[in-house]
Amino acid sequence: MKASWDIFCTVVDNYGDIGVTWRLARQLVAEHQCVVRLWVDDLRAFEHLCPEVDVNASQQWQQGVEVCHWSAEWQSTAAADVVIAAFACQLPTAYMDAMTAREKPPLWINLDYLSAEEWIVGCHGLPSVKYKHVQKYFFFPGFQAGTGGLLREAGLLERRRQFQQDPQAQRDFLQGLGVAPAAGAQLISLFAYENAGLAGWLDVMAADSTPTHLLVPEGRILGDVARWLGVDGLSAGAVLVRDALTVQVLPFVRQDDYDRLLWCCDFNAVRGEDSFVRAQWAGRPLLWHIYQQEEDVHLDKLDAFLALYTEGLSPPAKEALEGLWRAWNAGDKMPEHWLATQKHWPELTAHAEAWCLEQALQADLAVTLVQFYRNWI
Ligand code: TRH
Repeated sequence: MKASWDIFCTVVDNYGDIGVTWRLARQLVAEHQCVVRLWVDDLRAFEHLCPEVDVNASQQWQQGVEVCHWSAEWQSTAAADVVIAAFACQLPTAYMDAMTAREKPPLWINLDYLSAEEWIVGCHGLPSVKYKHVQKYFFFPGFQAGTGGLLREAGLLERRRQFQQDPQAQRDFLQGLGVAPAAGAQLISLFAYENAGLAGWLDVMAADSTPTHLLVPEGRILGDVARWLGVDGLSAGAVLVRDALTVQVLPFVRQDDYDRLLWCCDFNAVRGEDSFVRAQWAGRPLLWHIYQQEEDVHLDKLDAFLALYTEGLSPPAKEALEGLWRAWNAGDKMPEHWLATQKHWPELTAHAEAWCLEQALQADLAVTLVQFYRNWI
């Protein structure tokens, strides 16, 4: 019999929580024949990633996943074989009681945030708290052996490679978004939180001898972009030119199209968790705007990732890349660091592909979860 999975997602803010759980839910259905219910408390956030979602439905099917609205008033339901609480979200007490009522208790997993920090290797898979007799386990996605790995759908890199080798497919895709970059322009996507360093970066791109076409999906950075352009506001469809820089605002597209956008670009600025991973699968150099946390603990995560990612780079390329990432996350000194990075472009480009292939040698997160369940039975 197929195993049933319940995935619980509270949308704290932005799109990462639902982005990760929706991706995982689809993959468990498509590749592991699991029966999956995805419990989401905010269907409007979900609608951005999956426009077919009916935001008023308490239950609906999307791509083989049973999507359930997790409303404040919990309707009693039987617990699944595997229960995933994403990002330490608190399950309804009535549901936890349903877990205890099962003849065989479910496998209860806390799916944690992604981190490259060393300590997660030691904690991955360990028992966490108990609710009555039901044991919860830590599950850490990660970049190193001994972690839960990264979300990566079967055949993803093959699809990406085919697309990147097909200029017509890329032109068609971009055209569908209304994008027609000038010949020779470097294409950059920009998905980030508000960032005081943006103006300096845009200044230096505008002053460059090489044209840049910057694609900005609608979102939190648009205010900074508008300020730099000297306009009141920006929305999808806007195209503005300042010297060598063309800025184009894109609509927020479905997840699969966002992948294609990343695959088209020479360089991708991404943020949070899921877009950060997708940019790595694009095999192109990237810039990460990490999600800020209290007491700057995010800076340790940034350093941990940089330490792993820059292994194998020449010392000057490593220094340039680290300088750029730190400048972006400090919101300062982008011009000098962007120019320094340009000198190492071929090396950084080759490295991005090599990193992607190395990461793809690890089992993906859906596989490690399914294996964890099989070993646990
Ligand atoms: O949106 P994010 O910043 O999300 C989060 C949340 O803030 C969360 O609370 C925090 O814990 C986490 O980051 C680390 O960034 P992220 O993770 O990249 O999620 C964005 C999702 O949106 C991702 O699945 C990609 C998707 N996306 C599209 O589907 N279409 C688009 O056009 C764009 C720009 C993104």
